[in-house]
Amino acid sequence: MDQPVRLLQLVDTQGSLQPGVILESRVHAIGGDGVRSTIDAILRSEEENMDLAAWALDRARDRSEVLCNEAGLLETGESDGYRLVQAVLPDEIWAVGVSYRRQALEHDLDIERTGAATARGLYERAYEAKRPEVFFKGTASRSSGPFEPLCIRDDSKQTLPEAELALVIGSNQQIAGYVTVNDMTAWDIEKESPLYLNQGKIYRGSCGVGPWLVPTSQVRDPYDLECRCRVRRDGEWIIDHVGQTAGLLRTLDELVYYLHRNNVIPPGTILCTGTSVVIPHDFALHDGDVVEVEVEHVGRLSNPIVELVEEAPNFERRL
Ligand code: DO4
Ligand code: MG
Repeated sequence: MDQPVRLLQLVDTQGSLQPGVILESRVHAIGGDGVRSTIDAILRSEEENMDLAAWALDRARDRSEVLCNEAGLLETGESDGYRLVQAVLPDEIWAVGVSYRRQALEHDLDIERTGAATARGLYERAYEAKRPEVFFKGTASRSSGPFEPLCIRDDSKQTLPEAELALVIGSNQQIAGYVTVNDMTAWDIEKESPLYLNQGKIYRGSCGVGPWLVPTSQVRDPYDLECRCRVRRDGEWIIDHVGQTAGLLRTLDELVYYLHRNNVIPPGTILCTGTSVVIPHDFALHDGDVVEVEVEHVGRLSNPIVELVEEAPNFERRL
């Protein structure tokens, strides 16, 4: 498939959000008339019973307003006075874990190797189970868009990136589109105990959200995409690994079903589908690294890594 239709969000010099679509290397406005964001665009296209890509292109032609050139947006995140922000600013971000066998095996091996306290075989059991692992990952305020910092907790010594295909869900459990995400993980905290999963996964700057929202109609086969994760340190690419969504155990519909099961999920929610890219478990991100995650046809996201610093008080146990 040629270049897919890509929806995005820019911030102008007054700080207001402008949804747009790329058409012939230029960003065209699709906002106005109650549409203030890409989530509004999803909802409006659903109301009008239209495919999101067709709706955005129609809207761009009707409005006929060019916001900026595409050139520069991917390199620096800026173009003609506009700044590129994450493609979707959701109320909630959720994630699915161990949806690829390689990641499950690698996690269990590392637990054996390092003698971590977590139950043995935990990840493989979750991979094999009927119920997928679905966990809360964060909110827009804990996520970062292109070129914004992603963070290492100040109490983690081993944080790893995870390059993932993510779904953007509309109002009726339909998958409206795809976005690339980086599900940052404080692996040392996660493996200390399953009870610490939230702390290993949810913190400031723990989720990178890609530059483009690609409507579902624009991706021929979501189970045939290459995912890539690279890390640059001191000017050199020191990590470069790929995975394939072909290895996804469950269907996307099953993941969406479990997310919604007995739950209240707001439209525009992002669901990360798990990492197919296995980063060596003796690696750790450092302050100053640059991480690039990419999902074929869906987009590339680049972020600098920043270590958070906080004054930690010395609490004494009461008992
Ligand atoms: O089980 C913990 C989370 C695993 C995960 O995030 C992934 O497999 O992508
Ligand atoms: Mg993950």
